[in-house]
Amino acid sequence: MMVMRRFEEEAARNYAKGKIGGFLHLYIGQEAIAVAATEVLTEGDYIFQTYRDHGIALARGMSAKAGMAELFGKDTGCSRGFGGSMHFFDVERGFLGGWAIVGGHLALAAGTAFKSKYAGEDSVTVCFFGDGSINIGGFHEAMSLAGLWKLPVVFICENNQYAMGTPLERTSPLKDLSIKAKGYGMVGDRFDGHDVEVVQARIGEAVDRARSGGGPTFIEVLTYRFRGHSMSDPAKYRTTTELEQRKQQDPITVVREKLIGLGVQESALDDIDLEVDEEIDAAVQFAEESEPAREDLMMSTVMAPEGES
Ligand SMILES: Cc1ncc(C[n+]2csc(CCOP(=O)(O)OP(=O)(O)O)c2C)c(N)n1
Ligand SMILES: [Mg+2]
Repeated sequence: MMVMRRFEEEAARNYAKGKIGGFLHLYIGQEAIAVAATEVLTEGDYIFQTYRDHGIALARGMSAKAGMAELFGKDTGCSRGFGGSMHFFDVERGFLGGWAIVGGHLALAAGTAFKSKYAGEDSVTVCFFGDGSINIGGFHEAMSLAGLWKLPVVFICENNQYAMGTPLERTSPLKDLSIKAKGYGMVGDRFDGHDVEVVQARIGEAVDRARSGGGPTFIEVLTYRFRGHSMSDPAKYRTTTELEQRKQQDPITVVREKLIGLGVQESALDDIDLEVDEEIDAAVQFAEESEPAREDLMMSTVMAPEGES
């Protein structure tokens, strides 16, 4: 969680300096979910995420260097500098993006889950998306198919209460989104996302169910983003009191206090912080010094060659 937090704080700083272009959506406040989910996944599993994708990529094992270089638009980045913040990708680790079209990637996740089942493999797909996805057509299509064919997929809605500046109560007639699971013939679950142990146990149940042939699960995790929707959002639609209240449940503070309560020395945790600082400083330096994305590769990697589709 500390790697994600420091990575994104440094990303924000470099965005302000003009070193990073395009959009930048930070995951700060939601880190426990990515850590918990990757703890219960194994090699060969697939992961999909929205444009708020740095955290899960790092949790899955992508190096901070490859991530930071991608943000800087460098050839050494995880998508060779062509994807930027919203399109991290790491095929080797089964991290299949980083998607910018709200709700669109749920269908892709149903696709990899179908492939696993069809080929008799025991891999599981985990698909993250925001509360803003739940009334999009792609959500309905993917959930229907997954429920019908009992696909090995876990849909995780990270309900951070807002879709850009719109609070959920203005777009959803339901408060408890997890009851939607029933309509798609799958198990539903709903819990708070600030305690990494709780999140790990609950996502773990859903992943085990999917892997053992028990079908898909729809999970709603209640969480909160501490920064604006993206770097250009001053977040005027919420009060400072609300934000400060939510910060009381910062997943990093929660786990720190828990560990200290269990007898872990504060100095040991401070050492981890220092190690992380060094890792992130090295990542920024690496990104700065790397060569920019190669124009000559643009047509062959981003665009399909003429005549092919
Ligand atoms: C189909 C589609 N419509 C609109 C947008 C513009 N848009 C980008 S992010 C966003 C809000 C999504 O909010 P949510 O799903 O709650 O995710 P969060 O940003 O909170 O993680 C919108 C409407 C988009 N990218 N795709
Ligand atoms: Mg949201």
